[in-house]
Amino acid sequence: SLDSGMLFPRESSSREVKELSGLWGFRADKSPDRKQGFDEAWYKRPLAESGPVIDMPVPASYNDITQDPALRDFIGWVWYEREVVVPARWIADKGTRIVLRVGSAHYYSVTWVNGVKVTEHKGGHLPFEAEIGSLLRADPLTPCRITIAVNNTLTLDTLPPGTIQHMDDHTKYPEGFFIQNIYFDFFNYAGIHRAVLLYTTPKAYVDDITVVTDFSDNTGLVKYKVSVKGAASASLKVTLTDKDGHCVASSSEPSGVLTVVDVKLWWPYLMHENPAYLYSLEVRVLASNKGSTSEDVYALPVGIRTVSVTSSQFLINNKPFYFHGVNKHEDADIRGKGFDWPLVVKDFNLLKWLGANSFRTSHYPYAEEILQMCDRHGIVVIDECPGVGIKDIRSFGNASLTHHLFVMDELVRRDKNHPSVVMWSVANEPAAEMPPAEYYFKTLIKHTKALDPTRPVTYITDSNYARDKGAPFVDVICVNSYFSWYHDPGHLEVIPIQLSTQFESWYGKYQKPIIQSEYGADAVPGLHNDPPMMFTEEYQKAVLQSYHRVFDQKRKQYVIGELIWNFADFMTAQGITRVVGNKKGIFSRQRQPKSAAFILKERYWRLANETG
Ligand code: BDP
Repeated sequence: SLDSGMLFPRESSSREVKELSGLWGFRADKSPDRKQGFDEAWYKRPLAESGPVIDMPVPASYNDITQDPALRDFIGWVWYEREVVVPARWIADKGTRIVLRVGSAHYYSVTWVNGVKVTEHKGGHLPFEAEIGSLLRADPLTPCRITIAVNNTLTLDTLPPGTIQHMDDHTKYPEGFFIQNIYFDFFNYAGIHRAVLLYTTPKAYVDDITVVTDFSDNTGLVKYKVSVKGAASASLKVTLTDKDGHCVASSSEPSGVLTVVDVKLWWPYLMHENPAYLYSLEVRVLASNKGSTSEDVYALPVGIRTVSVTSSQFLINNKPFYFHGVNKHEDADIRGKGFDWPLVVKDFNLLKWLGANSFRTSHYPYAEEILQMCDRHGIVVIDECPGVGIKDIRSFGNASLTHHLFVMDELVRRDKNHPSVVMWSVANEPAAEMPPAEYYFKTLIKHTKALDPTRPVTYITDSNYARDKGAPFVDVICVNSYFSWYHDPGHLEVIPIQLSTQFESWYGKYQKPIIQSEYGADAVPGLHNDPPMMFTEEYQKAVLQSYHRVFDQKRKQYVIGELIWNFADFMTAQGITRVVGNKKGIFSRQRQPKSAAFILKERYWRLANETG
C-alpha cells in the first residue's frame, strides 16, 4: 500500500503553487527501438543539444498538435523538457519543501531534475510527485531543468491493457512495422495531460486527510483523520467552518469525530433547493524544530452526506436517487485528453442544460478539477478506474491483478474525500464470463471495499447474466447493451423485448438495483432519414425513445439509473465501424446538440421533477 497522501495542491498561507503550463520542448524518439534517448541520456543536457526540439503545449495530448501522421500515431518514448525559474526564497529557506507534481502523464513516465532521476510512474490519469528541494539546493546557481520522458506503449501488464504486434512479412509491411493493439474504443491519446507544477510546504506538513461523513436527524458527523509528516513533535488544530466562514466544530486531535449541529447536507443539485453545500475543514500543523517554529495550513472542502444501497434503491442521505446522466470522455479537438478549463466549464453548462444529475468517468479517472466542480455543483459521479479492455485471459493473471489493486490504492487515495463520488467502478466490460474472472473480481472488489468501506463498488458488464462471474460481488449491477445496433442492426422493434428481458433476468438472479450504464447509437451530425436509418439523427432518437419506454416501466421497481453513451462524439482508433471517431454523442465533438439531445433534455427535466 501507499506510504504518503496525495492531497490536491492548494495554495494557503503556508503553501505556494507555481504552475508550469505552457510551452515545453519536445522530441519523439523515432529510433527503431525507441531507446536512443536513454542510450544517449538525453536528460543529462538540455534537450536541444541532443537533436531537434519542437514546441509542445502542456497540458495536451501531443497527437493532434502537429501535421505529422507519424507523431499522431506514435508508439514509444517522447521527451518533454522545460526550464523553470525557482523563487530564490524557496531555495534560501531550508525549512521549505519543494515538490514537483505531475497531474497525469500517459502512460509510463520517468522524470529528471537537472539530469537526476526523481521519479518513475506507471499509469496515466493519476498524479505523482517528487520532493526536489535538496537537488535544487545542491546547485543553487543552475536553473531547474525538468525532463519528463513518457511512453504510451500498452502491454498485458498495463491498465488499460494492450499488446504490441510486430509484422515481419516484408512483402507486406515495411521494416520494423508494428502496431499497438488495444481493446477499448477511444483513441490512445498520450503525453502530459494535466498540469505540471511546483508547490511548497513547510518541512512539517499535512500529508493526508481522510474524512467520512454521516448524520442523524439534524446533527452532522465528520469523522476525520490527519496524517502529518516531517515533524518530531507538532500540535494540531482542526477547524470545520461553514460557507460563511463561521467555525462550527474544532479539535486538536489528529483523528476524531466533529459534530455539526443544524447540519446542511450535501445534496445533488436537483434534489434540494440548497444543494452541494460544502464546509471547509482547515487543518493547521504547528511544529517546532531547533528553536524555530513553522505552521502548515491546508483547507479541504467537505460535503456531509451518506450513500447506501438496498436491493432495489440507491440512497443519498436516505432518499432514493435516480441516476439520469451521461458517460463522458476527456476528449476534444486538437488538445485530445489535455485538461482545458473552457471545455470543462462548457461541459458542465451542457450537463445542467440537459438536466443531467450524474456521470460516470468512463473509462478512467478524470482530472481532480472536474471532481471539484461536481462537488461544488452537486453532480453525482461514478468514479471509474482505467480497467477497460480486460478481454485477454492473460489480463486476469497475477501481475495484472496486482497492478489493478495498486491503481485502486492510488484512485481511492486521490478521490476518497469528494462528496460527489458515490460509487467506485473497478472495470468496464471485462471478459467476466472467463473462469479467472471470479477470483479476480472477488479480490479486486474486496480490496476496494477495504480501502473505502463507505461507498458501493461495481463494475460495468456486457456479459450474459447467467455467465457473469463477478456480479455476485458488486453492490449495483451496471449493464451496457446496444440492442438494434450491435445486435439486430436496424431493427428497432427488438428493443422492448430484449431490454425487458435483460432487466428481468439480472434482477431475477441477483435482486440488486440495476443501472443501464450504457445504451445509444451512432449519429453523424446532420445526417437525416425518415423512416429512421442507422447513423442518422432520427435513428439515434428512436433508439433512445424506445429504451426510455422500458426504463419508465422498470424504474418504479429496481432500475436506478440510465446513463447515455455518450455525452459527446469522441476520437477512436481508425477502423471500418468508425467514421472519424465514435458518433454516439448526443452532442458533437464540438459540443453542439444533435436531435437526440433535445429528447434527453425533455426527459431529464421531467425526471428531475418526478425524482430529483
Ligand atoms: C461499449 C464500450 C464503449 C464503446 C461503446 C461503443 O464500453 O467504450 O465506445 O461500446 O461501441 O462497449 O460505442
